Amino acid sequence: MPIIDAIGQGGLPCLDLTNRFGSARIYLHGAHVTNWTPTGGSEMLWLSARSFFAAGKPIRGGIPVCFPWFGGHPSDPNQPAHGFARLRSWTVSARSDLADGSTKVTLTLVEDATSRTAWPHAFRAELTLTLAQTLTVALTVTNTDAAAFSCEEALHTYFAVGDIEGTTVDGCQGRAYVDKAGGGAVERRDEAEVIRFTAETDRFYPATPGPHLITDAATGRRIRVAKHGAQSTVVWNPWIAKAAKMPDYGDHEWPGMVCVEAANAGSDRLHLAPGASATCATTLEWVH
Ligand code: TA6
Repeated sequence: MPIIDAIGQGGLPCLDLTNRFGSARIYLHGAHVTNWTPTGGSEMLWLSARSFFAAGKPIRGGIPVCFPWFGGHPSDPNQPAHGFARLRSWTVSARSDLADGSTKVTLTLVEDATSRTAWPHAFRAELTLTLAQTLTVALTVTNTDAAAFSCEEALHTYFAVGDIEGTTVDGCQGRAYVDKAGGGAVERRDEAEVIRFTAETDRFYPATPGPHLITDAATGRRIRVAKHGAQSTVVWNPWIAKAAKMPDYGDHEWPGMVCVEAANAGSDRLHLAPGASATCATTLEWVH
């Protein structure tokens, strides 16, 4: 089935994948998956109506690729949040239709003089999207340098929900997390069976394997988020005040999304020897 080169929002090039399992769109800008609609279902990913689609700006929604750091730059406040990978144009390095009817594309990013100013290492990042009965997004990072390096990464998935106040996320019960809501960093332990949302929620769960089930009571929809090679889970909804502060996020959009992210950050950051690779993947399944 076709993989079509298209021109998306903001005139940015993208690939449109369509097969018997559904459809998906990935932009070369940031290797950013913005859409996934399984056959018989509706759009599963959230995208802000206010999102930028421009060089040097992150797309707000879909699956941002955060690399080589998560959150603020460790030492330079002038660097972009969540690394530079989502701001760069990636190269389409492979595309294939598989025998089972699924479709796979790979986009690649390697270091250059610009990336070295922010992060002085040689690397190859490969983002592979597989559209099958499930949607799998995998980020493989290879250390092509002569010295070891550490890095952070996240597949920062924004899911569409009917109403965040009726949405739950499971898979974190009993787990320690860092509560970052309100800009803090308070260590807590999640005793509840599921996460419920009643205010800004910004939780970093280290050493949490998942999977996680997102249950959206408003639509009756459930999405399972499985992780592979991703030790951390991040759960986020900005709620009212933080939504109002983001120019690329509509003031009234916060009830319609939740982030459940597959990551390796903080104490779970990667340490790669020269020539070593590691893959962080998230597999999304519409449970119906
Ligand atoms: O993943 C949660 C988080 O780190 C929040 O703290 C919030 O900053 C969110 O990411 C969005 O980050 P961004 O840089 O995309 O606005």
